[in-house]
Amino acid sequence: MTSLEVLTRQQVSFYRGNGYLVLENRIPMEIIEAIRAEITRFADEARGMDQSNDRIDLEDSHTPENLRLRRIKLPHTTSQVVHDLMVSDEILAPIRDLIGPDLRLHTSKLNMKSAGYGAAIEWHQDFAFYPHTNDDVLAVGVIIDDMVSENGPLMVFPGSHRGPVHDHHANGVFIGAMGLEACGFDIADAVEVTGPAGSISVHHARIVHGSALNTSDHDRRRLFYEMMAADAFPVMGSMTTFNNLQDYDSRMLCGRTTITPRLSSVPVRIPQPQPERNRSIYEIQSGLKQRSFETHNPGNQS
Ligand SMILES: O=C(O)CCC(=O)C(=O)O
Repeated sequence: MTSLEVLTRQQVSFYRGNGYLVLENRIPMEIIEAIRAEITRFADEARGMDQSNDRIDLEDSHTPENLRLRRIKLPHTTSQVVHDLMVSDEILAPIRDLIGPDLRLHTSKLNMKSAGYGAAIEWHQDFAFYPHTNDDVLAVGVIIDDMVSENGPLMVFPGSHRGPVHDHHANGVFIGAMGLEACGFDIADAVEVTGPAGSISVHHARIVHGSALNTSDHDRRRLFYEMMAADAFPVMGSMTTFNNLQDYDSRMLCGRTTITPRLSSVPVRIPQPQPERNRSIYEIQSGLKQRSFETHNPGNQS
């Protein structure tokens, strides 16, 4: 039996059975404070912007006078503290315990979900966006603000990572969201993934998950590092983007790369054709006709 760096056997087995895990108070608060300061810096950059760009995604209700940040894209490329945390043992040690020593980054993002209006994310599976040759693929979420029932926490269907990859298409186009009832789920079975600031969550790329609008008066910011075993290679049509093998290998987080993908018997659907507007999950999911979550806070007139 291989030895574990930080997780207990129970935690590994919980993740395998349920498809998610929470590690409370894993990140020192001074790092969380430093990330909060970086968010203020990004917000300053967004002031005066009238549309989203490659680094900053704005809420639909944003105006240059009324700053509304929805997501900071690829923050590990523009923030040293976000980069340093990504390659630290705080993040990587538990993931090595779950999917092995060789890890590659897929992407990073900071979802803002601000108090009063932070956008919902409809039910989906990450694997529907980026199918790979095996499913040792997951997302680590760093909780920047206490995540509670009231501020739109991540919700998951435990065990759904062992089921099919569901239909995320409408009218023949990929829309990055699934009809919950049509796929046989009852929202009453969803579990909220909550925890104090400084905790991390891990969710499997095949788990069905989503999160509601934040109608509370508390921000719910969360940094995601999405990563995979280095021998999981994207299947043709995956939304994973890279220029060549050198570029792909530059995303190694630890361990060794390979040119021998591991092929597992995993369900796969190709996220093609893509919708015209596909710069973020929010744009892609706008093709969903019947939403599970409110898109605006009825109590918020602005
Ligand atoms: O921020 C969340 O609660 C969900 C994030 C998510 O599923 C995504 O960004 O793909």
